Amino acid sequence: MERLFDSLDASTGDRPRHKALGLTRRQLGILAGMAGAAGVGLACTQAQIEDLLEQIRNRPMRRNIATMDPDDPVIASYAAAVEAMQALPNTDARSWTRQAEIHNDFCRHHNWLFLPWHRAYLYYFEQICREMSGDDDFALPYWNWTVDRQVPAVFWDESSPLFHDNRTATPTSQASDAQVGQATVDNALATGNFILFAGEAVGLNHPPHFGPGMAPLESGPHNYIHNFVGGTMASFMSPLDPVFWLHHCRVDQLWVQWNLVEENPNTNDSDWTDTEFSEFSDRDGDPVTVRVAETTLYPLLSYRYDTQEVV
Ligand SMILES: [Cu+2]
Repeated sequence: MERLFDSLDASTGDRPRHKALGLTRRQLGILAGMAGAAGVGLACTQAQIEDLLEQIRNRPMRRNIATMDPDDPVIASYAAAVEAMQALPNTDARSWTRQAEIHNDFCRHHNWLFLPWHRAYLYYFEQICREMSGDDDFALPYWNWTVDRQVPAVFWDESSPLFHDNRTATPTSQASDAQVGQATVDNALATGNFILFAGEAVGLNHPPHFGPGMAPLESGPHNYIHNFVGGTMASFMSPLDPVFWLHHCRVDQLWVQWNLVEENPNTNDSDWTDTEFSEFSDRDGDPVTVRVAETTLYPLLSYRYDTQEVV
């Protein structure tokens, strides 16, 4: 805490202070109040601590899309955000095309950065969706293809921004049980070894694209669903299909399951924890730098899944 309050007073150049600290404006306001008028660390009221904890406790929930009606507010907010992002000029880092280009140019696959890179990608995309939809409680839904084997129905409505016109799957195509079923998923999660679960090790700040080897979660259900949906989803520009984000949310949810429900630890190798990504933009379209270690906190501070126990 002391270090955090010291940095409140540090010069941050042109960057808004809350961004320099990786906080929302509101969280910074609460923390500044906690620092107290005298600038003494931990000079905070019980009410201010309660307020911050309340925000974390009430963080938005990423829900299974199969539990939603077509008129669920989450689907309306998502459609509104996609439409607004598609309307932005390509000079704006939040535009639909620019967001997909982040994947094309910088994605990490076939190594242990696969999970944290895609988690950070979803996290900032979700923040942008909150900004573009005006729904500050928005959380991405996920598509649980283990149980629901068809591309969710709302993605087939041709009048919706969620439709994408070149999928090879049809509304009735069924994903294969052998590829995405419970036994396959259980098998991918069965190991307690981070490398076997997440992918082969690479050095600090390993460059974009590929590495020495995939774990079963990536090579199995993850790759299969990209090809099952097909068309754009089978390419490096796959995030142009709005269903991409729900597919990767399911992958992220399985990482949360492995960590927080089954209590397996991530590696603490500094080549992993200290790797940084600088290709993402925040909800204002400003560039951010993310350290892999930070991504492990997102499901505890910024969102949770409806499969996580509420503590
Ligand atoms: Cu993918």
